[in-house]
Amino acid sequence: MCATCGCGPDHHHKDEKKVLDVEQDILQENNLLAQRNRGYFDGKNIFALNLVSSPGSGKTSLLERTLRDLKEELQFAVIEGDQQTANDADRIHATGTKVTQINTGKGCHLDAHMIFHALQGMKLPSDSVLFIENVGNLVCPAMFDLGEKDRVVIMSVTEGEDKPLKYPDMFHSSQLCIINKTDLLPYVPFDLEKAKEYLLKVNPNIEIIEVSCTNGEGLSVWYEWLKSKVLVPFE
Ligand SMILES: Nc1nc2c(ncn2[C@@H]2O[C@H](COP(=O)(O)OP(=O)(O)OP(=O)(O)O)[C@@H](O)[C@H]2O)c(=O)[nH]1
Ligand SMILES: [Mg+2]
Repeated sequence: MCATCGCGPDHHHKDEKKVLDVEQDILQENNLLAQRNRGYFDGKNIFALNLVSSPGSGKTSLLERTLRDLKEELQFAVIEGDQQTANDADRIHATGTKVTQINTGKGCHLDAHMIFHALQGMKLPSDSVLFIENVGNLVCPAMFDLGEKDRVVIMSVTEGEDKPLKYPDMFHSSQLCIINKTDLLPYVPFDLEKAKEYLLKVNPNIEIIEVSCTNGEGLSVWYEWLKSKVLVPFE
């Protein structure tokens, strides 16, 4: 069920006023817990990133590359969110990184409470990086602050350049957009310039990095972004 985003059975509730109240309560409670998570991250100087995208854009692929390529330089942990399976956690585990899988069942997003709970079992080291891979979904996760420092939205060139305009909340609430699968640009009608124009229209402050997790193109730019963020001391 997901009363908040309106994509579950509760969406058909007869009393609209009541639904709105429930939604506000859920989001308010989520925001409070997110602040608690954020305090924990700040206290331990953990740089937490919330990775969001539609299913299959390459969140796990980006993590696999990043964890392998930067493991000598930074200390990482991962929380994986999926409706079902531990497939992604298995892929992360294979890189030698500490990982916790959260299965949301019918839920379509991670929330701050799930992260709070996962953190209790993880014993994260100070001065580390925590990647939270959200459920593949460009809509619902936009509403749920997890306590992350930055939100990173991944968009792949097979999805069409109009996604920022169609799903503005997700792109508006992200600090960085990674455009993935650039190795496929010769084969798909994806207009990179238009994609960037739409991204900036929805969010003039968003940073944009183009990569291919398959051939490695552009990954060094993402790595520099990540390292620059981690090395900057928190205020
Ligand atoms: N050609 C190409 N394929 C890619 C690239 N990155 C990922 N893929 C492929 O895209 C598919 C989905 O990648 P994942 O990393 O599983 O995507 P995801 O966003 O984690 O998917 P969910 O967790 O299910 O939402 C896989 O078959 C990857 O091999 C890329 O840069 N180029
Ligand atoms: Mg994944």
